[in-house]
Amino acid sequence: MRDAVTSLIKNYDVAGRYFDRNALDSLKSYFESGTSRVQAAAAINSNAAGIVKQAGLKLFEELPELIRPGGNAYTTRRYAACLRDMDYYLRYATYALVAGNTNVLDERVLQGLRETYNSLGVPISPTVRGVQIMKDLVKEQIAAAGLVNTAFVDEPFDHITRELSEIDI
Ligand SMILES: CCC1=C(C)/C(=C/C2=NC(=C\c3[nH]c(/C=C4\NC(=O)[C@H](C)[C@H]4CC)c(C)c3CCC(=O)O)/C(CCC(=O)O)=C2C)NC1=O
Repeated sequence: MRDAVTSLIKNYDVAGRYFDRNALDSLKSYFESGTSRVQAAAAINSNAAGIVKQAGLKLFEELPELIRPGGNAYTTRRYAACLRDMDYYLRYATYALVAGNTNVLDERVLQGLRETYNSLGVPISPTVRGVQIMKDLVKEQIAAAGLVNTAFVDEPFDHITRELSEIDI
C-alpha cells in the first residue's frame, strides 16, 4: 500500500535519482493540501452512515428496477450487500484521499472486483452511478464543513469509476 510520498520515493529509487523539480513540486502540493485532506476525512467520518444511506436511496430512486423482483439488489440480503459495498467504497476512498494516492483502492478493493461482480450478476454501471452519487454527497458535506477547494475529492471516486468501467478485452 502506498501514499503520495512512498510512491514518489519508490519511483525515484528505482531510477537511482535524487528528487528533481517535478518531484519536489508534487511533494509540496501534497503537503500543502494535507490539512484539507484531513478535514475532508473528518467530514466524511462524522456522517459516513448517513452518506451511504442517502446515496442508496438516491440510487434506488433513479433506478428502481434494481430493487424490484429480478433486480440485483432485490431481497433484504442483496439490498444490504449493495449498501455494504457502497460503504466499502466510501471508507477506502477516504483512505485514498488522505494518502493522496489510489494504490490502496487497487490493492484492497478493485483487484478482482469486476470478475466477482460479473459472476454474481452485479451490474457495473449502476454501481458506478452509486459511487458518483456518493462523490457528490461527500463534496456537499465537505463544502458545508467550510472547505473551499473540494476538487481533490474527485480523484478516488473517479478512480473507482474508471477501473470498474474499464472493458475487459
Ligand atoms: C473491501 C473490498 C470488497 C468489495 C468491494 C466487495 C464487494 C462484493 N460485493 C459482493 C456482492 C454484492 N454486491 C452487490 C451490490 C449491488 N447490487 C446492485 O444491484 C447495486 C448496483 C450494487 C450496490 C451499489 C450485491 C447485491 C451483492 C450480492 C449479490 C449476490 O449475492 O447475489 C461480493 C460477493 C460476496 C458477498 O456477497 O459478500 C463482494 C466480494 N467485497 C469486499 O471485500
